[in-house]
Amino acid sequence: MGVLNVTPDSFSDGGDFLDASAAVAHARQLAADGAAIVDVGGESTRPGASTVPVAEELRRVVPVVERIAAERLATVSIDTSKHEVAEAAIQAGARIVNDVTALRADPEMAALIAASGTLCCLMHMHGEPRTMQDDPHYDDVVSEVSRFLEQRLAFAVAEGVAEERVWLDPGIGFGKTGRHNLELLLRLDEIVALGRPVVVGASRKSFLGRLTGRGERDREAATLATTVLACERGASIFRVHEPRGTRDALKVTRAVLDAGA
Ligand code: HH2
Repeated sequence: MGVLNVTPDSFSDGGDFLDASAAVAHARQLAADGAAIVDVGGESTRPGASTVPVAEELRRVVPVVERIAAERLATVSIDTSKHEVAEAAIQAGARIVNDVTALRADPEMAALIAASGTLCCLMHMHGEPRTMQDDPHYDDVVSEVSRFLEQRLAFAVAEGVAEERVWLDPGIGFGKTGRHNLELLLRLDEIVALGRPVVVGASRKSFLGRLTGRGERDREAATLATTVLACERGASIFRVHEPRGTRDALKVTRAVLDAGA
């Protein structure tokens, strides 16, 4: 899953793809580099980010989704927590709704996903983007994230979403310290054991910068380390800014794992 942020303020690529033509050109590159999915987002969720009005988010993402879908570059995922944006994106050709609030922010989101039959990704977040990094605390981060995802999956199913259309994501960096992120990666098999495909989005995140001393655009190798480990522990979708190296690393990781099968 390649990241396409149509925003002025995303933490690592803010402003690069705000223009629709630049965004579509980047989607072409992501697809050529091996992304099967392009995740289009019009609102940054970085720590401290403020919310974007619906009309502005629609203006940013809909033309981009339309063009990626029309060119059949990749399956389009819409990264939003607003049902109006998800609905317009689905009409424009999106087939996955990536909701970082796991259907908690908008009471109409679950019904929309159920009625449209799209796939959805439910992610764990402690608090909300504005405040989530203010001293997050867990007794056991992995069991608390697992329990949360299990409950959100049950909620989605109760609202009419088919269970086999739900993906789960531990939300690396969303209300977690570096230590919490490392523990989630180490014990990812416990999230995989919930029985749904697991998405991991560690790409370029700040804990990798703290570990390596690298800037936001220089964390590809650090990201690849998380991808290989997460693949080995059973994750199946990797949300990354640089799919080219990811694809190669996954091919080799899978070949090694299959050699033991
Ligand atoms: N991370 C970000 C945004 N959306 N969705 C899922 N499912 N999982 C993630 O880990 C995830 C996500 C944050 O990264 P990015 O899009 O690069 O930055 P920003 O939120 O600043 O636009």
